[in-house]
Amino acid sequence: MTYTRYTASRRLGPCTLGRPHEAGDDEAGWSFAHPGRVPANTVGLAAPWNALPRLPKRDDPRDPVLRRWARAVLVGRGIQAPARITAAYSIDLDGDGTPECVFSAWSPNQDTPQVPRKAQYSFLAVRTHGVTVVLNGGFDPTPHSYEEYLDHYTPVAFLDIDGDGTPEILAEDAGWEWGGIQAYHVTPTGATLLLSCYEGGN
Ligand SMILES: [Ca+2]
Ligand SMILES: [Ca+2]
Repeated sequence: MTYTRYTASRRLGPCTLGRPHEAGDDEAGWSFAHPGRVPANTVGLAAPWNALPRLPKRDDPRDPVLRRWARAVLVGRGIQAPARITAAYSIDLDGDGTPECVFSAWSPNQDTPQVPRKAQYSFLAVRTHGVTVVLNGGFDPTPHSYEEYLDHYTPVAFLDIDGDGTPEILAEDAGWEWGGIQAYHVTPTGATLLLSCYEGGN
C-alpha cells in the first residue's frame, strides 16, 4: 500500500507499507507492518488529494503571549506554575484567513517523571477566535510522594486527512509504554476529535 509521507511543513514523498491489520487478542486496536525504518515525527497518508494545502509557521515557545495563554489554562485547573511551551505552530485551520495557534506544554518535571515533584501538567491546545481550547491533557495540581507520568502531547503535522480542503491538527500522544495519534478538526466554533488510534500497551 502506498502512502505519502509528511512532516509538519514538508511533503517527503511516497513510501510503501503494509496494510493495517487487527492486532492480536492481547492487544487493543490496529497495527501496521512496516519493513523499513520510519522517521520520527512523520505521518503517512494514503490519500489522492494534496494533504498539505497550507504550511504552518513554527512559533517561538518563549513567546510571552503564548505563555500567557498557557498559564491561564493552568490557573483554570488549579495549577500555579509558570507555563512551559514545548512546541507551537500558527496555521489557518478553519479557512477564515486568520491563523490559529496550536501549542503543547509540559511541566519541566515531566522530563524526569521518576522524581516526585510538585504540580504536573501536560496538554495540547489551540487558540482560535480569541479562545484557548484544550484538546487533550492531564493536570495534577497535587504534589505526590510517588512517581507519576502524564501522557505527552505534541503537534506533529497539519494535514487534510478527510479531503475537505482544510487541514486537521495531527498530534502525538506519547504514554509511558505506548503511543498514539489524534486528529482534530477545527471550525470557527471549536474543535472536534476526528480520529484517534494507539499502539503498544503494558
Ligand atoms: Ca482561522
Ligand atoms: Ca480536512
